[in-house]
Amino acid sequence: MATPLESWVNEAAALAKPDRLVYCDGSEAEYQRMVAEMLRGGETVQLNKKTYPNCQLHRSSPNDVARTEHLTFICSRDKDDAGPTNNWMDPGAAKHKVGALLDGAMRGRTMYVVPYILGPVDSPISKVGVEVTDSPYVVASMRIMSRMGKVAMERLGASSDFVPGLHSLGDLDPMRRYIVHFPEEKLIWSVGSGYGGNALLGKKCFALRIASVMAREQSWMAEHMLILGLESPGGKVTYMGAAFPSACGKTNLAMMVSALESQGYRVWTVGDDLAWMKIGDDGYLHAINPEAGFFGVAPGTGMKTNPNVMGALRKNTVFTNVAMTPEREPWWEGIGFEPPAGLINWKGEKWDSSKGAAAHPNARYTVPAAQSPSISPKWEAPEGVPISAFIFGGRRARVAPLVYESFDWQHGVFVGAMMASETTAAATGDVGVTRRDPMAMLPFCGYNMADYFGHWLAMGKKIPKPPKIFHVNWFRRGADGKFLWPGFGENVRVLKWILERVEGRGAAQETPIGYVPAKNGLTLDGLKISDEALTELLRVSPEDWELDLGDSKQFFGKFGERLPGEIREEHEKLARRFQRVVTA
Ligand code: OXD
Ligand code: MN
Repeated sequence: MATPLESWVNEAAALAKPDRLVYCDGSEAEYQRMVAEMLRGGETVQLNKKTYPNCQLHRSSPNDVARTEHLTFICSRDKDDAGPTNNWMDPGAAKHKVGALLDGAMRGRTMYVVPYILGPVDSPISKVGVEVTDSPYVVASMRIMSRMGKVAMERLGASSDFVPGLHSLGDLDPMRRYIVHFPEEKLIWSVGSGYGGNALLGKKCFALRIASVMAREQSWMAEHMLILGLESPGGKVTYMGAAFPSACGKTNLAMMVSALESQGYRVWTVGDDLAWMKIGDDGYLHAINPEAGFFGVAPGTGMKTNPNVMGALRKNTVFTNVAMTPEREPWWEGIGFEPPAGLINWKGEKWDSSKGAAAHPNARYTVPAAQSPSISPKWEAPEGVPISAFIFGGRRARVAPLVYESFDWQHGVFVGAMMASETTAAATGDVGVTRRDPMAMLPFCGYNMADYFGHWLAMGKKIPKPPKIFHVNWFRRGADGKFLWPGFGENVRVLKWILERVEGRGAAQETPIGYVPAKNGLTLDGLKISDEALTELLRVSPEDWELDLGDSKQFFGKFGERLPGEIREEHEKLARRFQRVVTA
């Protein structure tokens, strides 16, 4: 008798009608077959075998380079369950419309069946997914990004406990591109894109959109968060989860080389993008990284900004839409050296500076996490790591100070719900516009975000030892438009203050938005920063916050009656605290 997995695969094959069906085992030999298939396809080239062994450069279709949020849908039975911040389609209508595009989409192609585990193989927090796809690039990427093949088959056995995902490149026409999620059925369909966030269905589609729904049903959390461990002198490691919108430096923070290493502060990477968290027997929220690799933004990454990842990228890495030197080595803006003569741009054309950026601004690397020198010894611990602090953040030229601590859990949830950031190239759309992005989950929450805030509030009551909640902003600018804070490895100074606050130490001053470091609260030795810059970095400007209160009020207004009263209450309390300051 067919297992539930086989039954579903047969159904998917009956729809997409591939010529061949291959069940992937996740072996190295199979990976090499996928690479050979990619090279044959012509969109992928082999990089320098001596200096970048087992590395490839994949060039995607120029109209398929980022997540397409306007083509991403949550197909809940009731439109209100998707909420005002998600695109919604009726599940029946979606099956009909997208089903027509998937019908026969794999004719002449191979359907690869990719069983995968999100999370460490033997963790009770991990879950199984199965993606069928006609893209060898997706298969190869899934092997880097998840525990894939035989291990997943063994974990699944004859169980029906898996999230199915059907993916086809279709004809890559953006007019026939859809990424649809069925939260009640826990099913994903994606057609018309080969881009990571749209096509590696384990990542945003399952690990966030579908998993966020499961997490709410089952009292756990699926978040768009990096996980890091901060080691302090004496060797104790304190774990933190941090949520920043796409391309705001989560990978760099998670893999940071600490500027305070000589003082005994070191950062260990558990994950760079996603966190699944359950309450452990010790009362802490325990986090696992559901992924096994990093799918990071290449431009801006170099030896100064992220030496750990630069070391990791020298082997077994798939690069997407970067430029290539005549030595067949990858190159991108911000890599740290000038573009050599004879550079080929991400489209495969001879490049000169009149042609704009040589690498696409959302060019990526896909690299096994274990290759990072900063990888935490606990990164595959089945029980996960206990989280002591949550950090929210965004790209704000003004408004948010370098760091502040919320008053309590409810206020912290409000701080997360208030999050906003200036947009980047990780999704299609205008770059540099401020958009509200609660908990960095706006594009990734599989249900109504008002209910999501409610879930956060409810979790706060269930976690015996809840993390303290902070907000950071590395991107504040001075009157001259320049960044006030050096960022990167120096960010450990902020993490150190957060650690001290977790431990009940750390000098702070109370402000209307929360606790901001006292002038002497941050460890600044060895750092050149003027007193004025520091004052500006920590300043809470009532005028800026007034504007932000207005903007967020409008945003929260979208949710109508469904918005939890606690969020409204925190908004009013914040406004009142500012009034008191202004009239004092
Ligand atoms: C990502 C994103 O790729 O958030 O991680 O866009
Ligand atoms: Mn992300």
